[in-house]
Amino acid sequence: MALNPQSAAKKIILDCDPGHDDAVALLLAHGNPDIELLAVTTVVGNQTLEKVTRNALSVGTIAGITGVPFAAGCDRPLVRAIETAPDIHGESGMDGPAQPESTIELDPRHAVDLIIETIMAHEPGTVTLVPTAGLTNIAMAARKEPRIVERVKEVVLMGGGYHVGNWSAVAEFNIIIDPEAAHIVFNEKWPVVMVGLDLTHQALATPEVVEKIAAIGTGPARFVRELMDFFAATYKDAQGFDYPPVHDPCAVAYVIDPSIVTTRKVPVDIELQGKLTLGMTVADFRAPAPADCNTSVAVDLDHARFWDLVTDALIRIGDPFDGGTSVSASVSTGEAK
Ligand SMILES: [Ca+2]
Repeated sequence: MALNPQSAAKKIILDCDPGHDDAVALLLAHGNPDIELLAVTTVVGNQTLEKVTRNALSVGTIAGITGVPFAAGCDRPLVRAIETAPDIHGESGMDGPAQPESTIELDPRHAVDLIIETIMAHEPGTVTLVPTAGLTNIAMAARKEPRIVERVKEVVLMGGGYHVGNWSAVAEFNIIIDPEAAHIVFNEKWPVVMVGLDLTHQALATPEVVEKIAAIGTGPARFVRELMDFFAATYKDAQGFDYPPVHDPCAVAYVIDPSIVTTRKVPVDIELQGKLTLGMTVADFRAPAPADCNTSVAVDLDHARFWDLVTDALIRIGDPFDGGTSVSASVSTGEAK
């Protein structure tokens, strides 16, 4: 069973490529009472499909997730050659902490089919897609079953950036590794919220944040602390960050409480031709967004409330893997010490 199956919760499908920050996103989605996790799907990205799928199953095992299907999806981008990110995430895609043998069995369905079936099985307007990786699976799903586009509540994705890149001067990793897929997703008529680098570079795992997580003292909290230690080192070496930006849970946090992430409606399209700008998420701020604009971008993060959500989720998850029992849902963030 999911921790939080109540009907008022927001139903999401997490499409990910764990990935240190994907792991935190999955833990936040599982541990937060306002999210009902319908499915976890994986796609090539930070590492090969085989590696990121194994990592997703490990995180699910550590978190004690049961009754949620995990399925593997596309093992390469639509057009481009595979590009992974070992300098940020290591050779495993989630280097740092030891990973347990998974107790979760992979769903036999292809992720694209699981995404389609899950959306079509729920009432229109109730399922939010949360992609935190390249958009290959999501684009394939939209092409295979176009009816999902009007049934999805919204697509809240981590990727892109309207003023900044990280894999080139102007492009972000999740978009540049499969820009054709991103082009499909941004040009469909579903609402797209782009939680890009402008926002996620505010989600720094500062020493205070890491100490607070470590103080929880559970297996999942120790796991996150070790993830952050590795992530801090690679982000320092590769991109000169003092503290690592923990991108992916920002998209989940927006779904939980949009007041934590302010957004602005603006047309966004994906550059597919540029020699220097391939994969850029081109946002047009020249005029007020037209009435039919379906895209918005994340602007400002409430850093304290964001990390309180993550901490609270870890407290609620408790110590399932170590054989402990989950604490009751009445525990509040203030008791994290
Ligand atoms: Ca990711």
